[in-house]
Amino acid sequence: MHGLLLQRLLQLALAVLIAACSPLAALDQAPKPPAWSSGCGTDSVGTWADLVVNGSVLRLRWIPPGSFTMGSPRDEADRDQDEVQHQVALSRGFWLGESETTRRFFRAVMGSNPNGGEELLPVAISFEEGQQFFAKLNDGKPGLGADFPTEAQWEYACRAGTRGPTYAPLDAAAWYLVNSLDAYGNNLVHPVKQKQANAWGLYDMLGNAWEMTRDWYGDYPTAAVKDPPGPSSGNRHVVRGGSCRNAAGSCRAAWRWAEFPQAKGFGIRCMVPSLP
Ligand SMILES: [Ca+2]
Repeated sequence: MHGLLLQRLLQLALAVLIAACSPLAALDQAPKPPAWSSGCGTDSVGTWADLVVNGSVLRLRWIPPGSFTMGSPRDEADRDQDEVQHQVALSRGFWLGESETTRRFFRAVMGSNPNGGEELLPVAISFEEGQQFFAKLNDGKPGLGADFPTEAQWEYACRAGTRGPTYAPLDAAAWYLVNSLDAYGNNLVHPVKQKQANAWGLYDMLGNAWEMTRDWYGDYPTAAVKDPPGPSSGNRHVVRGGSCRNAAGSCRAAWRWAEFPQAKGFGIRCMVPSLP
């Protein structure tokens, strides 16, 4: 009897060992330093990797694969009808800028600061200009594959495991309508990383600069989906997180907006996919 139990335990231990060594399980673990990084490490909130271009550093955070409920519950304050809740699985981890892309990093890639002013402010550009930025960034780093996050990647990363409207009390987490005013009553964008980060080390996901996503805007699926790419076509791209000029109702993890590709004034959050 004891022999049979021991045999079962050994079989179980072997199964666990095989699962732990499988490629799928490996994705759940902290990844190896990517080839594009100049430095990689782990701290209290997870694994980071630095992308350096012409001496300017963008730190990215490893976002592990996982599942979450996208959208908001019907009783969430300020909810819009396009936030229909559905289950989303993201099968691959990815890297995401811990901050909005700064004017300094943008200049390092493109050669000029499109907005002028303080270089630790986030860039304010159009989707088309963002595409040009990613094209040049990727030209200089073969194999990088940087892009806008998908809408699902953005909300998954913003929530960092939370289910409420915001990942922290909004005043602590975000520059938004009521706390971004200057002495003359103008709502101003602020240098990145001054507010509280979320549990995965990401700053300013809510408020400060709006953040463009890769997806065309459209209705959500109602059934569970895996790695959703968004609608196959459209005329406006999804913008997320609200900004320093938006009220609290728009600075929610589930809130959706959309803008034409030529519309200027939006921020970028760099996403770098993990290698297959
Ligand atoms: Ca933001």
